[in-house]
Amino acid sequence: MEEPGTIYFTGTAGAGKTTLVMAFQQWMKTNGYDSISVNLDPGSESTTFEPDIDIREWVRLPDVMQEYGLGPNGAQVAASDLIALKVFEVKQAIQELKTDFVLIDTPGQVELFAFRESSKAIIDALSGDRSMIAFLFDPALARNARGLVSLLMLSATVEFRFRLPTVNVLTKSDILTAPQLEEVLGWGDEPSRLYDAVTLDTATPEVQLSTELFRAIEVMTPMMALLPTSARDALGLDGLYRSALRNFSGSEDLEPSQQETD
Ligand SMILES: Nc1nc2c(ncn2[C@@H]2O[C@H](COP(=O)(O)OP(=O)(O)OP(=O)(O)O)[C@@H](O)[C@H]2O)c(=O)[nH]1
Ligand SMILES: [Mg+2]
Repeated sequence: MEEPGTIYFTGTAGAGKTTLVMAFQQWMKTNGYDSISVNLDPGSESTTFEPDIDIREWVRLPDVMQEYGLGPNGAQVAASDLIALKVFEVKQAIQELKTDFVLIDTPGQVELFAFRESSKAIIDALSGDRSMIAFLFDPALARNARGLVSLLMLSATVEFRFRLPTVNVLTKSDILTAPQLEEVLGWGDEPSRLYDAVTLDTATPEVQLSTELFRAIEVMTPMMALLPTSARDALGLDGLYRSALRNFSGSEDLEPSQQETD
């Protein structure tokens, strides 16, 4: 059996990771694709997300806080190392479920995921050849040109750290007005528009810094385009699926056995 395609959902706290994993898994089910969800957040307090595999079976944030006398952030750091020690058990649990797609929800604190060596070890252990990162852009930040540049920088950093193909996903697109959505997507499609928006203000040192950051991103990220989604309205999930297929196989063709649509 071909190894499953793995998608890591990451992004800033509250960007919509957990909700998108749930909505995407539901979309896959409706469209006849087999997937499992994995929660890698030991501090998850979601009452609605019922992952098929849950890291909290092995490592729970409240236990780590108590056992090591740590606050929530210190405990997340310690938990990340503890998870790395359990990663082969997680991998085995994934393999036992024999699926086509593995959707992985990651901790809310993106810096923990992006900047801990243990995360690198976890990703290396769980990722086969068919893996990608969905980096989630919260419209609360992305709707502002400088906020978008900052997120592109973060996304490029995550891609650089993990060396996995990375797709930039604009979440919660339903909360933007049509003109706002058009503007943000236009910035992603045409870097010159984003450049103009960033430099529109007077040339304060702050703006110059954004401009330099922007140039760095332009070099680092050949594809800045954002994929708009809404978990609330189940929009853009087919685009996410196609983008995953492109990354996994270099082709956008749907496999013949999976042509059912809703
Ligand atoms: N309008 C709207 N709200 C959304 C959507 N997706 C998520 N949200 C809301 O955004 C908030 C954060 O969503 P989560 O899925 O918990 O985000 P997260 O990135 O998993 O958050 P942490 O794990 O706590 O960092 C919640 O209040 C969700 O209901 C969406 O598509 N549309
Ligand atoms: Mg979450």
